[in-house]
Amino acid sequence: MKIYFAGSIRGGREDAALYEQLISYLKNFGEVLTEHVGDQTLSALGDDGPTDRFIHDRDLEWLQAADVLVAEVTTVSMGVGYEIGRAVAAGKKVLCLFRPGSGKNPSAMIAGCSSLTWVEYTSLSEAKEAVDLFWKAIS
Ligand code: 6IA
Repeated sequence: MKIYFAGSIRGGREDAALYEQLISYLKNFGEVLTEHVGDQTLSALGDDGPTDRFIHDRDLEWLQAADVLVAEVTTVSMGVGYEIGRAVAAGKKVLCLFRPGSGKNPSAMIAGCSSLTWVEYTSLSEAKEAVDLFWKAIS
């Protein structure tokens, strides 16, 4: 099983440590193609890496190769929203994890999409349970 994990980069890195923990858990279920999203040394600036065209094209190749997309959507990110839309359009299984206690307001275009699984959680252990249930449902 190939897993594409999506989390905010230029939208803000305040949840990067959480992404790292989720990625580590997801490795129990398959190969995570986007481990860099949880890299806490990766800043939101993004001026010193490959070009945006390179990042976009490479990430889309990974997305197309993935069976499942898991997104942590609490930190608002245009890139994550785009990836979710592309994954839904491609018929991938999609799990979105959101923390309501964050004070953020999720987009209706994601929270209201019936082609994905939307789960609200408060703790890492709850997020892990959501992953367990999602995997049971899709296997
Ligand atoms: O709009 P955002 O930057 O927050 O979008 C984040 C999402 O887009 C993530 O789920 C990634 O899959 C993808 N993404 C965006 N930027 C990069 C990136 N930049 N490398 C890999 N995936 C990316 C390179 C690091 C950069 C900060 C120098």
